[in-house]
Amino acid sequence: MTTPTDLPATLPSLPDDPFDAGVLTDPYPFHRRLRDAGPLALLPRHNLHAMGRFDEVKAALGDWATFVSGRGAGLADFARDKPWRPPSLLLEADPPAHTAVRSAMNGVLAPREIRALRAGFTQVAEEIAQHLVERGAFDAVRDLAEVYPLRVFPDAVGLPATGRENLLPYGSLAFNAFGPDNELRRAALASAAPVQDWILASCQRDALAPGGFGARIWAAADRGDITHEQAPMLVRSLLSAGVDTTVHGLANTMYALASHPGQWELLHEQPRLAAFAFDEALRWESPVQTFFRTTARDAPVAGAVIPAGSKVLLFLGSANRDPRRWGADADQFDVRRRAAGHVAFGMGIHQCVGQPLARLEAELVLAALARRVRRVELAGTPVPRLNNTLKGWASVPVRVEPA
Ligand code: 4IA
Repeated sequence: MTTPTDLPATLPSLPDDPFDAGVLTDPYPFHRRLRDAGPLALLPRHNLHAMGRFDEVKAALGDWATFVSGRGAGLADFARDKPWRPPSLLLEADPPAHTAVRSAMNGVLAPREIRALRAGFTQVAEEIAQHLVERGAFDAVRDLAEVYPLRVFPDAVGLPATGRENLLPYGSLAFNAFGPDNELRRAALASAAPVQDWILASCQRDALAPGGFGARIWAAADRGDITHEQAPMLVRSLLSAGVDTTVHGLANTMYALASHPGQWELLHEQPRLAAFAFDEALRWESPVQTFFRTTARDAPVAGAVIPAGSKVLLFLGSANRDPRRWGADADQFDVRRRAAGHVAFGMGIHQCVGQPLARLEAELVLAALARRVRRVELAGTPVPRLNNTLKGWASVPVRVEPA
């Protein structure tokens, strides 16, 4: 007879540290071993249960009552460990508290609000694309992925003009902080204080320009949809989740296209594929690679049971390359693939609330380039950027041939 407590010992166990530099640089061989080991595995290095297959990752993301977020979406268990900052009211919360907050944010970031930004965002995208094509060679990270979101997003939020250079370091900090107490996390936290001070100040009502997302969050508080204490925390969520993610998404898309010139040709012939190219790139090289949940009760998974109170690591980037879901060519980047349904934006009640904004930014800047550029190729060796959560690049040198 089997009792739940016998079961963990029967689970496959992998000695790897998914947060060591080797795995962060090239996670895919590890992902394959994790998926092939079984639907559920142990990672004793960090005392974790782990899932790398699409079906189980998606099911866990969908079951918010069992796989809770309120004990932290990183390795730290807020029931035991002190969070590095006051927990997010959105990401690190569960129903019922999460519900009103999320509903207010749905309103702030509603498709109608996003559509109003389209004309202004288009103008900036066209201007940047034109300038890059004239240069002929550029760095797709430093000159594009880090430039476009920072030209449009801070204004859309209504942030102060000075101090915006803190946004990328804050993202890097927040995403490293989800990981274990390793060198990346310690280094990020060591230089955090001035960055955090600017972020906190920028979330206050009087720092935010009228008409922006920030002001709309405060207006939701005036209406009583959320409290005035919650408002700055929700502005903080925008600043945590809204910059580095889109920068990495754009950088990864450009890397994917530059390393597959035939795929760029398809995009050039049909710039309306831009949205599909972005989705496929998010699937193929997911910016947010991993997320944690905590089991609120014993959780049956694939015939085993994860005991209550366990930290569970969900490998979004692995689920998005699972051949059981995507077919034998899951590792291939193909803009013609039906990539919708990937879990790069998460799934369920926590699925990315800023998704329409991220998609608008990506679609506009990619289409602006696709129309002007016949051919893209790598002009040097891309340099990975290591982060405990985000997969991306510090540098992707490219050369472009004008149409
Ligand atoms: C927040 C998952 C990631 C994109 C994310 C990070 C931070 C927050 C939300 C989402 O601070 O609310």
